[in-house]
Amino acid sequence: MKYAISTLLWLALATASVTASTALWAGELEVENPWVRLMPPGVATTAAYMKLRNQGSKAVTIQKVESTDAGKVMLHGYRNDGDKLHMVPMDSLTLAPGEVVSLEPGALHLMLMGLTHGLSEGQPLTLTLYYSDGQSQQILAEPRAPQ
Ligand SMILES: [Cu+2]
Repeated sequence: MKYAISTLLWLALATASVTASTALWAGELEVENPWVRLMPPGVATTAAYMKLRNQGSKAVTIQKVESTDAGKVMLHGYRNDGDKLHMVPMDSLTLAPGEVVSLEPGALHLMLMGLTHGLSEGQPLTLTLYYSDGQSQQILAEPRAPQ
């Protein structure tokens, strides 16, 4: 019986340490104020914005973003061609240690295409960020009108 208890304790501790290290890692990329642009009913495309801060000592690369609320999520930047601004898809986004990157209207953003439902305030969308080291992080982005 003593053996069984200590085995259980060991399992509990092992599980706890795995959880803790995952949380620690996810904490290295701090996501502040994630939100999506509220769109009129029937519009199936929107954009998500947030502030990213790499708190860790290693570079962090976001390789892919998915959402259960949209068919496709793309990372978009802008390129200035003379007098016209073009949205350009980006393969990935890398933040150096300590780097802060703002995804905001008119700049870097996540494009959400094929929304599976209408957007309303108080019903956040789920976004999953996938990193180049195989880790991922889920965030909730609140629909709201741009200020
Ligand atoms: Cu876009």
